[in-house]
Amino acid sequence: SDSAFAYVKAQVDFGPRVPNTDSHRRCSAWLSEQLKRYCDTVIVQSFKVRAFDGNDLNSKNIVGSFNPDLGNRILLAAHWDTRPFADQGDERRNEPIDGANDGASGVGVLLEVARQLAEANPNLGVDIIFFDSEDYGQPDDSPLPRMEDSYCLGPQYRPKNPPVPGYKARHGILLDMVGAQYATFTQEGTSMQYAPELVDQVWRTASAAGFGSYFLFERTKPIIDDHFYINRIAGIKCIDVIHYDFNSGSNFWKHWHTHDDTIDKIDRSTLKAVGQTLLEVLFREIGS
Ligand code: AHN
Ligand code: ZN
Repeated sequence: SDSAFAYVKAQVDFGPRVPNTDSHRRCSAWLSEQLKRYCDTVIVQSFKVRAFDGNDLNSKNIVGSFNPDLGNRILLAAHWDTRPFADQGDERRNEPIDGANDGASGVGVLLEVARQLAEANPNLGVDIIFFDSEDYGQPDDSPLPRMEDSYCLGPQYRPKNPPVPGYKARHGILLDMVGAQYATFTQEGTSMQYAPELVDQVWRTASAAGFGSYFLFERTKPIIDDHFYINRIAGIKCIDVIHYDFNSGSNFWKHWHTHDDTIDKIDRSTLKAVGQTLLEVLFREIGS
């Protein structure tokens, strides 16, 4: 948990990781460097995507792979960019956010998973994808013409432009906002539509490991997140572990897309619950 936390903090310390900024460029180099310490291969997919406001975002999907020659593969994903606005907050709405939870937390957990996999070296194919330009979606109050699918631009780009044609994985797990204290992860509708068995497997593994207070056996409404496009475009069964809040207006984590998404909200115990659950799921995949 300390190591995962350090990976989260290191990202936040770069400043907001908004595409076309220096913090974003410097953090991308750091992420590749970290993955290279642990993975067998690291491949960076650089691309440009047009955002809802007409900006061309210089983007990088960063992929670290273990045992790239094995056919039996699991995909793990999180987005590493951060939102350029705080449109869900009351102040400084046009300034970029730290994205300690929305962005850095999922990547931090996956870097720690990579570190653990490098030590254990299991006979399993694992691809860790850090998606870019996920969080540049059009604000609800934007006066510009409505752009469809304005979020998740990196996750949409990749399966439409696969570096390895015909890439398949048995299934995928996406992490999104997995660092807040007392986080609750519900069985989200899109995940349940496409991959109910995997949801069940992950949630049962979490419960057995003592993390039942985080992983709730409660079904909630479908959301559009990176996993939606991985299911729809890539045809890979993928679930989302995402903080659902029964009491917030958005039903996302209460500080979602505000300037309160800062490092002090990150709790090591939550990072541990998610990381350890993932590792247990992965180790049970071996030979099955
Ligand atoms: C939408 O807001 C449409 N989807 C959530 C994707 C997201 C943004 N996850 C974190 N930030
Ligand atoms: Zn976001």
